[in-house]
Amino acid sequence: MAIPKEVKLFGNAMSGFCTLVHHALRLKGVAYDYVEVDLKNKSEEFLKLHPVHKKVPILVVDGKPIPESLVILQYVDETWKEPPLLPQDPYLRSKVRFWADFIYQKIVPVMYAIRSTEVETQKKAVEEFHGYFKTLEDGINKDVHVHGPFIHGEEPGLLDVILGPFKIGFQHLEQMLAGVKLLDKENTPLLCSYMDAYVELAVVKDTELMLSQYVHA
Ligand SMILES: N[C@@H](CCC(=O)N[C@@H](CS)C(=O)NCC(=O)O)C(=O)O
Repeated sequence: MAIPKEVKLFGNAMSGFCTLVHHALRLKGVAYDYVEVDLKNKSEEFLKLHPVHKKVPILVVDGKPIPESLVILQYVDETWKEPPLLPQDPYLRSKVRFWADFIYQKIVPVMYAIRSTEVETQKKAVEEFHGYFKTLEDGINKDVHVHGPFIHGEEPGLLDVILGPFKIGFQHLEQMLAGVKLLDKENTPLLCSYMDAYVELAVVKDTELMLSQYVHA
């Protein structure tokens, strides 16, 4: 397969789903152009790229659009092999994919529910979040973790890339919702320490700096 020549990311600076695509491309050393999409006023060019969900991120590779952040991450890993984000062993790959899916299916919806103005709905969502996060911690440590500062060991892998940007999202939510505590070192010490290591990476800081030009108070 020929290595793509032109890579363009359509995203939004406030979207964690887009942040993780920036990180994956940068970890792989892929040069790409970035297009900030105004989600309140989507351009014709953008709508043509993704007529099904009309959501960011979309990666456009030599003119061909790829939607959905998890699909994009796997495309990026298959196209630019080094450094790998998924383990080589098919069984281990299946485990990583299982937990990635768990984050998208269980944790993401609960994070939306936590923003509810209904006190009872929010309380229930915070409890569910802690339960799912504990399940994730135990599952990852049983199935995936190898020794190192990251979930995938010495180098960040797919689950690190997915969870890292969430830490920034969790912190924003905790600031917005006084009294709500999401990240709890006693409940999930290992996930907290993997995320702490991840946010120190240069790719994370460089992405934040690049995107800060699009964020207006
Ligand atoms: N499952 C999608 C979710 C993407 C998503 O929800 N994107 C939001 C921004 S965070 C969006 O584009 N919203 C615009 C809209 O719904 O009109 C993915 O993982 O890529």
